[in-house]
Amino acid sequence: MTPIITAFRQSPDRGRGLARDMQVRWALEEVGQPYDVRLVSFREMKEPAHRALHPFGQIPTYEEGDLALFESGAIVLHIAERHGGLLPDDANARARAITWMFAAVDTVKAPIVDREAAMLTERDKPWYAQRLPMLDDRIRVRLSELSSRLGDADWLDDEFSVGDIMMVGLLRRPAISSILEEYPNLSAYVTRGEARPAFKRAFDAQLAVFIAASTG
Ligand SMILES: N[C@@H](CCC(=O)N[C@@H](CS)C(=O)NCC(=O)O)C(=O)O
Repeated sequence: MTPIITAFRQSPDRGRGLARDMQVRWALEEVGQPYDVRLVSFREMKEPAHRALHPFGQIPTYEEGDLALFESGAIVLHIAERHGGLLPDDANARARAITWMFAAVDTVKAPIVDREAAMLTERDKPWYAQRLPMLDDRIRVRLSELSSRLGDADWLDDEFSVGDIMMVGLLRRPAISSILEEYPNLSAYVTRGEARPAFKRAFDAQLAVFIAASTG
């Protein structure tokens, strides 16, 4: 059965692969699972039919027969559990890969989201200029810790896994692009992820949607 995912009909990131369907597409490409995409507008995302799939009215969602999922991390984990290649066979290594997924969507993401929120809602506030360096320093704490752990390894825990899909996806966010450059091994890690053929196929697929929407 071919799974169906949802993605933006017209992505605000202008095809840069920053929307969360990117991680889902990437996982599907890594395991060689074909998929269909249902494109939704911002209005459609908030309508009952979509909210039945996604309580928060967002993308991505994932449908496979009777199963409907939301949350990119949960979807990626489901794909990894259904197919080989994204989770190690060894039980302990598998648990560690899942741990890295949580690190990406929680511990490392939290200060990044704080900065993004400030950029979006506090730019005109008198405290913004003072607060921004503090938010950047909190990101630096996490990236520096992540950089120390990664060292000169290719991936977070030996083999490439779901943890790397979620972490590379997070580190690609524009809000941290200049801070990321301070950690050459993390920049190289992201580049390594983006160089994977499956990433490129996923990226091209979401870009094709944006180009079609812009020229159609
Ligand atoms: N934690 C969710 C976040 C989903 C999310 O933020 N989706 C964004 C696109 S990347 C969205 O649908 N934004 C539109 C909105 O919230 O109205 C996940 O990882 O799937």
